[in-house]
Amino acid sequence: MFSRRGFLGTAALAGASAISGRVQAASIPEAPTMDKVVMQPPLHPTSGPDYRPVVTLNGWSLPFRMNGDWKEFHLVAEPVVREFAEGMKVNLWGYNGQSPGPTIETVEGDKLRIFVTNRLPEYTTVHWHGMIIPSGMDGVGGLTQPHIQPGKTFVYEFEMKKSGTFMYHPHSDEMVQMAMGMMGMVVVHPRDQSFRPVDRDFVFVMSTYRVDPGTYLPHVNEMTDFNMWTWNARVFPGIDPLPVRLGDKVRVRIGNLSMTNHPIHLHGHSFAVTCTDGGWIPESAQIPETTTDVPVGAVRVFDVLADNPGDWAFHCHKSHHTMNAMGHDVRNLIGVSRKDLAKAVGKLAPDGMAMGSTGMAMGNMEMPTPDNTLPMMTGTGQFGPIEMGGMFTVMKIREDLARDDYRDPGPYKFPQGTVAYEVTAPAAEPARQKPGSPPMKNMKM
Ligand SMILES: [Cu+2]
Repeated sequence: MFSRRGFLGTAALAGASAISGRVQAASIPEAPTMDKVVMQPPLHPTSGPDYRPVVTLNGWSLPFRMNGDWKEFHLVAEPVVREFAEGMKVNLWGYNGQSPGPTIETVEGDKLRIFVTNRLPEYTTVHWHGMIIPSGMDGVGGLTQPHIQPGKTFVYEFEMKKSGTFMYHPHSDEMVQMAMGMMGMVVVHPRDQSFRPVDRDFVFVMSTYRVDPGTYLPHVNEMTDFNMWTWNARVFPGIDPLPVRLGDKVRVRIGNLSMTNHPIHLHGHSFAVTCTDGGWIPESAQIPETTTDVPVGAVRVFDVLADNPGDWAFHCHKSHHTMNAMGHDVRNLIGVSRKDLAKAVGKLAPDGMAMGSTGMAMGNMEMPTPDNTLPMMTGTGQFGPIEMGGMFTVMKIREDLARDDYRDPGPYKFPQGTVAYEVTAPAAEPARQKPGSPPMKNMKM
């Protein structure tokens, strides 16, 4: 999983010692890097205060080392290749081998020292979104610090004043760098382990890209017309499922660094939003929800009791956000006679294909796509095509999962007689009121 690279080259050392007199050059920690795009097992702390670690969908937590009473991390900003799902790879910028960067996990009251080495072709900074830290550590290039030039290493030092869920991203050529995927999550565990504990704790950040079919690079100037709607830079069916043991208390932490809001919906349960990037919500102020809107530049965390076994869809409720690229310009042909349409299209384009006169269900249709392009609607379940893409995955609630087992348990084995089924008996004529007839019995008018 982790591999280690020699980032301790003379250039990086000189950069660090030039910037912070408080840190000796020789003390820069190694920078672990990740070559996998699937969820890594929770990283239990081996030093410092204890906590129950999170797992990052299609991601990982950054290992740290203790140096006296400082917890030290090393982020490396660099170009990466990220697979959105099998069949599509995109050239992005990220941290330590992947985009988004690794999750930084720490504990309330910890003293953090985060080294940031810039391997990008332009300068950068890291802003710590939502954290209460000294102004000079806030990472706004030009305003609170000089930009970190390519090849240089800067150090951020602050104390984690409060627990919660936060984000990190550049505040330096921000539009380009965020459109290229530079972001990550920060989880600060409460020092008091009895404060709202959960059995499973998931985290991911939402980002969007416009990658034209057949290409490999996002349009960084795009404002509104995105076509790849991602959770941790993955789209369905590439997003990890959320395996959960029946009866587990589950926490899901969601950051949004895209350009629009995402109403996130979980089937089969009601949950409560318990935390934002501003802090914990008192129990008396929590309301039951099945969908929660995650605004731009915000974090929403919900807790849910997984008391309903099954395969539960978990997705953004904007239907275009559960689709992959292509197809948004297709005309609505519902109700159009397929025969007449085929004739008309045939005259204009002999190889043309008339499609979708009864809807756009594509389960039985194979369409050729350009290289490096995913189908618009895809995925197959045990009963047939799922026809989703983008921000969609499944919470899989099972009786027989072990603690800390986050492997995909496969499709749900539905107990006999619990699945919606076809009836073949003729439907009885329902009683309907005909226009002009006297009111039916029992009907108040
Ligand atoms: Cu959405």
